Amino acid sequence: MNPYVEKVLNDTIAKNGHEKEFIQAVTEVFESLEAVIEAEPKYEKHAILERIVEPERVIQFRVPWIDDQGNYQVNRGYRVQFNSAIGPYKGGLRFHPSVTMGTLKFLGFEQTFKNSLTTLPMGGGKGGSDFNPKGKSNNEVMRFCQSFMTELCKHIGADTDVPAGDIGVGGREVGYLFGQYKRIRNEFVGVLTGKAREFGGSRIRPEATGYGTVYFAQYMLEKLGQEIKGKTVALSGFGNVAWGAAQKLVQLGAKVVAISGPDGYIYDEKGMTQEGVDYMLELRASNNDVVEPYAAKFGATFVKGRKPWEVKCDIAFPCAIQNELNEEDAKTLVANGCIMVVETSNMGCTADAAKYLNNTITFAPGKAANAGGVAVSGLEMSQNSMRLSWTNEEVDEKLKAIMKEIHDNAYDTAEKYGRKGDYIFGANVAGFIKVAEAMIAQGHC
Ligand code: 2IT
Repeated sequence: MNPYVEKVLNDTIAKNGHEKEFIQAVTEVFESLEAVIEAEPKYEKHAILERIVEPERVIQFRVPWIDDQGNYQVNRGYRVQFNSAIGPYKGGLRFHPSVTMGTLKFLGFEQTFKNSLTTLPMGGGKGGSDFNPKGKSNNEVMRFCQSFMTELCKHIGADTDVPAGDIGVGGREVGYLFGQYKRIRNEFVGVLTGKAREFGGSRIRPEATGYGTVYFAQYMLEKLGQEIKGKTVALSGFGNVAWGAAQKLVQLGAKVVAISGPDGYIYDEKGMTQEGVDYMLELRASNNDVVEPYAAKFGATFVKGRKPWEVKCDIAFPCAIQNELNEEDAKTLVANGCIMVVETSNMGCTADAAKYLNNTITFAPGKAANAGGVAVSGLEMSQNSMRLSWTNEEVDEKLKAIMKEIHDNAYDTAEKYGRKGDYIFGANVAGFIKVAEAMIAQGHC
């Protein structure tokens, strides 16, 4: 490894070794950056790597709330303001029991490069809590969100840091968070994205991550002289992202044969229909978090407690959570004839799986393929600043154009460095260069 890259990586491990996911994300990016660091000595001279792995600011706070039985509960809240070189901090909030500072540092780090790729002026940030929304009543979720925002509102702002949703944070939570911000700060501003349409939310935002990842797959397929129509697809995940992807795939004539939930996966040989896509929403709204009932309703098979990567498919879209697809899964997919894995969850593949897939078939890293979500968040910020709103068609057109730019930028960058078809390399390097140039231009800060 290049000695400068190796030194900063080792220092990062020495300081943050307990944050496994953060180290995994940094290692992957640094492996891609060697070539550009060697070609451009200015990055070392300006200590870009030392600075880019250190969040500009991390905030950790207590979130006390009272449950429906009248008992005190306490959770931990966080906001990681990672990098503001190219715009205000931007990135989602995750409410999930697995959330730690290390999780949010990995997500904030990834977000910095992803946001850079979107072409829009957004820095990187991420936040959340170890609060588990599962099984909580509506009132409990509201009280939690109000308490969370009572502290968070001191640190964010429409031109400072603009959170949105992520796992466990959807339209309902964003609504409660927005209401509390407005109440305390007495400002009606675009401080959060993913809002409902009635108070400034963008059209297509709920679908954007899912639509975007399918558009990205289309651009990759184009390079291979193929099309999405008729492709057999396996999806994981039970949230907004999987739903948006399923919806777009069905519209475009792909055959979605597997979807999954926390309880297992559904194998539907006939392929999903629009009714199936709509039913995904119903299942989620039921708050049971199970996919099993889908099988009986649509004459499909339910496979309990397993991941969908064992079904035969042309394309796989992991849309659930980090490290959900491991090397063994990757090998099974390839052995079954899979030609493409489109990572849609953030760092959805383990390091080994991502490497293997990238070297064997066509692989899209999450920070490129899933950037449609935050891109439409950026478009929501624009609409809020202009105090107007665009139509479905206008937003969808812009989303498509952005996904094309991200694809071409990653593809062309890889080709320029002699790594044609290596989207991990292309996305990391292209995302990095813009942030690094902005950091140099702004001096030692
Ligand atoms: O991972 C992500 O890009 C998101 N959760 C969306 C972030 C955003 O600010 O819309």
